[in-house]
Amino acid sequence: MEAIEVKQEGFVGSIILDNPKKLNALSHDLVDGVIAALAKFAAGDVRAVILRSRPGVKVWSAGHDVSELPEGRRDPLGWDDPLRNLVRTIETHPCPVIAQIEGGVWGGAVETVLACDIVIATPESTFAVTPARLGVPYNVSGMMTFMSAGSLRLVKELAFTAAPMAAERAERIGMINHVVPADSIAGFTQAMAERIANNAPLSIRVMKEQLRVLAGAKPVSPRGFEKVQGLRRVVYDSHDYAEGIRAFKEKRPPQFIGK
Ligand code: LCV
Repeated sequence: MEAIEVKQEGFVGSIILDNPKKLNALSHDLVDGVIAALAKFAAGDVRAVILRSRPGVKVWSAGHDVSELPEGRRDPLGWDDPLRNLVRTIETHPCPVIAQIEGGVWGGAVETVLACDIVIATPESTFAVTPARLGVPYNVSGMMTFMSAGSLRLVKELAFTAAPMAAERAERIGMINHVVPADSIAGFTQAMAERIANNAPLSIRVMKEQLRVLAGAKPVSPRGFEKVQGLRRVVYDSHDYAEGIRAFKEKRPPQFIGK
């Protein structure tokens, strides 16, 4: 079951997240469906993609499917994790991907949205970066996705508080492109997608890849990378990581002890 709907109208493709039972959590199934849809669009003549939920949802996506996270002693966000594959697929997709947001965006879904090229959200939308809430050691390229969306101070506030940020503030600080009322967001997003699709696709494809390469060009020494990976291992081997996952599954507040 792929838990998505895929459509194409002219040169505009749409991927609609549709697993309300799990609040569009980024499960293997749902991510495989989105990646397959993007591959189909890339092989066809789609020149702009809209990634959205059903209209009127309270939760755009609840983020990584916590039931699919390891309970400890294994990197929860390794190279082949579905969320990592999804973010890389969006970033390297040959045409612009526009995120159309309604409702709450949580955890890895915030990174997924920020990996999109353009983000349009309703005023009621919120964005919550949640590793600290679960005790998860976020991964290096994921932190770079957040850093490319706002100032270091903003990323620290989002990451350390795990508090939802309102769309209006996210727009004001440049983290998202537009805030549009729920009753007109679909038309607004479709019009932008069509405007993009009427421009030169090869020129846009090159500019998207240039910006990805340039934005991702951060000097990280092998020693620096190894140090970060070592710190992350301490976290995913910790009591607090296992406690965060267990507490979520047992629907109780986590008792973090700092080790
Ligand atoms: C699996 C879920 C989820 C879910 N997975 O409805 O960024 S990192 O590092 O943290 C990364 C690892 C990551 O993305 O982790 C996940 C981060 N996501 C969150 O922290 C959001 C967790 N969800 C919530 O806080 C609430 O579900 C929200 C506020 C989104 C919605 O609350 P609401 O009261 O409307 P429920 O909490 O009752 O959830 C409905 C069902 O969806 C499941 C949840 O366990 C419940 O299942 P049952 O009906 O079986 O009880 N669910 C929600 N989120 N991420 N399953």
